[in-house]
Amino acid sequence: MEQNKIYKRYTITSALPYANGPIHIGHLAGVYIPADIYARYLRSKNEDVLFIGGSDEHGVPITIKAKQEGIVPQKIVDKYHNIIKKSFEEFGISFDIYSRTSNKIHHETASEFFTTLYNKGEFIIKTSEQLYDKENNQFLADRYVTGTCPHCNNERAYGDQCEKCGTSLNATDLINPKSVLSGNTPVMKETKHWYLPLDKYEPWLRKWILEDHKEWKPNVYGQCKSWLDQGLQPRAVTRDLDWGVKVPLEEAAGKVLYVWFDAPIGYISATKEWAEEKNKQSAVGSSSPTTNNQQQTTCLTGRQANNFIDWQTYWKDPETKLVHFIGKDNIVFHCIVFPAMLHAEGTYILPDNVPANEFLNLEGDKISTSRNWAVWLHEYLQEFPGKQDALRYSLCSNAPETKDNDFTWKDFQLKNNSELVAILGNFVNRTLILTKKYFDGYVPEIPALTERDKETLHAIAGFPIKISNCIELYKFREALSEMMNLARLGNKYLADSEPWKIFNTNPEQVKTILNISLQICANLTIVMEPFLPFSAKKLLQMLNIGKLKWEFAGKTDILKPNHQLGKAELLFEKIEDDAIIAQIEKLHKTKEQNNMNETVVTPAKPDISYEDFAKMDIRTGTILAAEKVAKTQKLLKLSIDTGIDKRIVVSGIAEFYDPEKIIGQKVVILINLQPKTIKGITSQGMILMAENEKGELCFAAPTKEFNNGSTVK
Ligand code: B3M
Ligand code: ZN
Repeated sequence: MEQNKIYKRYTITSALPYANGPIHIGHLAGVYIPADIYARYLRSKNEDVLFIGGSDEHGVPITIKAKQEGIVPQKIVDKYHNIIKKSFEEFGISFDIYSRTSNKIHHETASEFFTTLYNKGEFIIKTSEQLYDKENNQFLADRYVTGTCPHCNNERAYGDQCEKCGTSLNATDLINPKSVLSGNTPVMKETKHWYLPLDKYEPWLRKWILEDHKEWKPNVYGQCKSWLDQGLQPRAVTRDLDWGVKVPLEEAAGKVLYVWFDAPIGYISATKEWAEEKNKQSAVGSSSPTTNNQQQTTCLTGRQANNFIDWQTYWKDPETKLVHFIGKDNIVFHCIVFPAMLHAEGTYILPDNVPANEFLNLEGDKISTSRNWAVWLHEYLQEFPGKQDALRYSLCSNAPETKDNDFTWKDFQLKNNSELVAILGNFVNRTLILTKKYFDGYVPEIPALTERDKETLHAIAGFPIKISNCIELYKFREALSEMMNLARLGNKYLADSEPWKIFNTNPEQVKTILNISLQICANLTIVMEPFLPFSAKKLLQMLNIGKLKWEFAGKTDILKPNHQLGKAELLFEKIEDDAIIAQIEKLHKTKEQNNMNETVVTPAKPDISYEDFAKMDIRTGTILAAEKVAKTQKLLKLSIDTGIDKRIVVSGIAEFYDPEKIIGQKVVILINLQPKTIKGITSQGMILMAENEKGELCFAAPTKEFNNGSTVK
C-alpha cells in the first residue's frame, strides 16, 4: 500500500443502522462519534469530504418486528428512520447525507450491481434444503425458527444464534425447531440461491489485506486473518423473503437480495442521491444557461469548476480515500464481503482503512436492545438538553478503540465535572472574565514577553500536529486528550502567571498574559470543533469571531489587539448527583424488569399425546371444609365435594388462602391421582392451581356456577 499517499477527496461511510430500533451510546462510541470527528477535522482542513450515513431498512429482524406489531415493514422503518435521523441531527453528527435503503435509487443501484456481477458470471448457483413452513408457504430465514440450543439446552434459541450461550447456529442445528410464524415444525424443502464465491477471491483478499494493509488496526487485521485462515466459503447473496431488493432475475421470483449484499451498496446509492440533490441545487442557483449543459459531462474530477458533482469520482477515482467506520461485528462484511463485491465488479476503489471499534458496555453489562439495556440517544437528548458535548466527550474519551470498554454514569459525571467544567470551561471563563475586568473586554496587545510567555507560545504551536497525527491514525481518544492538554496548558499558564495578583503592580505583563490566554482560546475553537462542535461554536461567539479553519491552529496572533470580545458565558455546566442517580435508578428498574421477564414463562414441556392427556380424570368440585395441617406452614386439609364422592385432599396453599375464607370455593380437581399419605393424612387427588413467576398460587376454577363432577377436558 502507498503510505502517506495524498488524496484529493474522502468518502467516509458509517455503518447504516438497522431501522428497527433507536440509536444508543454503543453505536455512538463505536461508529458515529469517531466518523464525525474524522469528517469534521478533514473539512476544517479544506478537504473534499463526503460523509455518508443512512438507515438499513431490510433484513429479517425488521420483518419480524413488523409481524409482532401487526403492521407492514415499511411502517416500522419509517418510524425508526425518522427517530434515528432526528437524533443524529440533534447530536451534531455532520452527515452530508443521511439516506435509507428503502429508497427507489437504492433498489435500482443494488439491483444493477447484482446484474453486473451476474452478467460477468461472478455468481455460482446452488440448490440446498432449507426449513419451510408449510402452513405459511414460506421458507424460514434463520431468525424465523426457534428451538432448543444443542449446546446449552436453552429452549428459546434462534435459528442463527443462541442468545443464552452466544453460540452461532444454523436453523437446522436446533433441536425441536418451530416456525415463529405458525408454531409448527418446519419441513425441509429445496431452494435455489446465488452465491458470491468468496473462496475464489481468497488469494486476492489475502494479499490485499494481509500484505498490503498491515497498518490496519490490530483488532481488524486480526479478525480478517482469522477469517482468511479458516478458509472462505461461497456466501449466498439471495434469500427467500418478500422484504428487500427483489432479485432482478425472472427465475428468482419471491427472492430478495441478502441484506448484507444490498446494505453496503447503500453507501453508493446515498452518494448518487447526494450528488443528484447537490446538482439540482446548483442548477437552480446558477444563472448561466451553459452551466446546465456542462453538467451532463461525466468526468472523474469530483467537484468541478461549474460545481457539477459526479458521484462516480467518490467511488471510482483512485485519488479518493474510502474509509468505513463500523463496529467489530461488521468487520467481515466491510473487509471481506463488500471488497470482494467491489473487486468482482471491477470499476470501484477499495477501502483504504476500516477503523472498526470494539464494543461499549453499559454499567458492566453488554448493551442489549431486546433487554432495553442501553442509554438511548433520543432519551438522552431529552433528559440532558443542550449537553450533547458532555456525552460526545465522555464517549470519545472512553471509546472502545482497542478493547471493549464500559460506560458508567458516574464516570460520565466525573468527566464532565472534573475535565470539561474544571479544566476547559474554567480556563475559558477565567480568561474572558479577566479580560472584561481589566480591559473592558478588548483584546490587549503584547508589550513584552517573559521566558514563560515564550515557552507557552512555543507549546501552543506544537498542538495541532499532535492532534492531526492522532486523528489521521484513527486514534481519537488520544487526539481528544491532546486537545484537553491545550486547555490544561492554558490553565497552568494562568495559574502560574497569576495576573490577578500582579495587575496593580505590572499591568503591562497582564496584557501579555491575557493576550496569550485569548490566543489559546482561539486555538481551542479550532481543535475542539471536531470533538465538541456545540461548545466550539459557543466559544466562537464568546470570542466574537467566525469559524476558523485548521490552518490557523497553532497560530498565536489570531485575535488582534483591540478586537472586542463577546459576552462571557459558562461553556459547560456541572452535572449534579440527582441527574446521575435518576439515570442509575432507571437502569435498576430495567434490570428488575428483565429479571422478572426472564422467569415469567416456565419453559414449555415436550409434547404429549392426546391419549396421555385423556388418562387424567379432572372434575369440578367445591370445598366443603378446610383446616390447617398441624405443624406445617403450607398445608391445608380440604374436604371436597367432587360430584362423585366427598374426599380429603391435602393442598400446599396455606400461604395464600385462609381456611375460613375458602369454604364454598369452586375448584378443579384431578381425581385419579394415586392417593398419597402426607403428614399422616391420606390425600386423594390434587386441586389444580395456577402458579406465577413469584411462586404465588391461585385457584384454577370454573368461571360460573357449574355442577360438581363436571369433567374438564
Ligand atoms: N445494519 C448492521 C448493524 O447495524 C448493519 C450495518 C450495515 S452497514 C452497510 O450492525
Ligand atoms: Zn445455547
